[in-house]
Amino acid sequence: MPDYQLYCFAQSGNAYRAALMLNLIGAKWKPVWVDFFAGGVQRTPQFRTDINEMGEIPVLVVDGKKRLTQSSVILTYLARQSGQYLPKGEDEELEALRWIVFDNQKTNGFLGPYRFLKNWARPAPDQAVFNFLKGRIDGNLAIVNKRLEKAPFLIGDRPTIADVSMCAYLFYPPEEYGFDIRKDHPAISAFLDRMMKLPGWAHPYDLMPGYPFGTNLLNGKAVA
Ligand SMILES: N[C@@H](CCC(=O)N[C@@H](CS)C(=O)NCC(=O)O)C(=O)O
Repeated sequence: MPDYQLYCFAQSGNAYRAALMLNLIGAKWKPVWVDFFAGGVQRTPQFRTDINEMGEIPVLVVDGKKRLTQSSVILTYLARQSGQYLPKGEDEELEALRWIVFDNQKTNGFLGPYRFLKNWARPAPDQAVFNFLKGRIDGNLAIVNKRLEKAPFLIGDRPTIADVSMCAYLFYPPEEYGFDIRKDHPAISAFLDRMMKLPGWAHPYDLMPGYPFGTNLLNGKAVA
């Protein structure tokens, strides 16, 4: 397997998708810490020229050469490379893609900004913004919950990249949201327990540098 570097930071559920996948497939990888909050590194012209023109994390570097961005693309690439968590055949591929798009836009696509606004945006936004996002979050998590009442994983009996993608923001602590995803959505909670049993699973704060907040630490050690 090639050597992988992942540009990431601990608070990013978008990056967690890629970090989790790398761990689940047993890849050799190193995190590169992005100073997202204080430094705003992802918004600098240099980052956009040299690392990712879209100004986003995660970025996966393969063997120091190939660069991939968008967690959905990274997951697809790693599944194809490793043969693991790979949807098989056209029907499964399309079904996985359907859930990944729904997740990116509607599930974690709302959870990520909600958590960012609640914990780090200053000045804090108007309550109406939270009300709007929370309404969307509740409705969309209910759709995922209903799906997971029918099967252990999103597209059936075995985990695929659709499930890895869905984990993005779901393991962060309830205090960071002010609501408890697991309590409100029992089938999602059971799904998260199943994901935690997969060999290589780890919590975002144990996998990516930047926790505690304001540091570049990973499990107590500084990461450049
Ligand atoms: N759809 C993208 C989303 C990536 C994304 O939004 N990443 C955030 C960090 S969690 C980011 O880099 N935002 C840029 C910014 O806020 O300047 C993916 O799944 O990779």
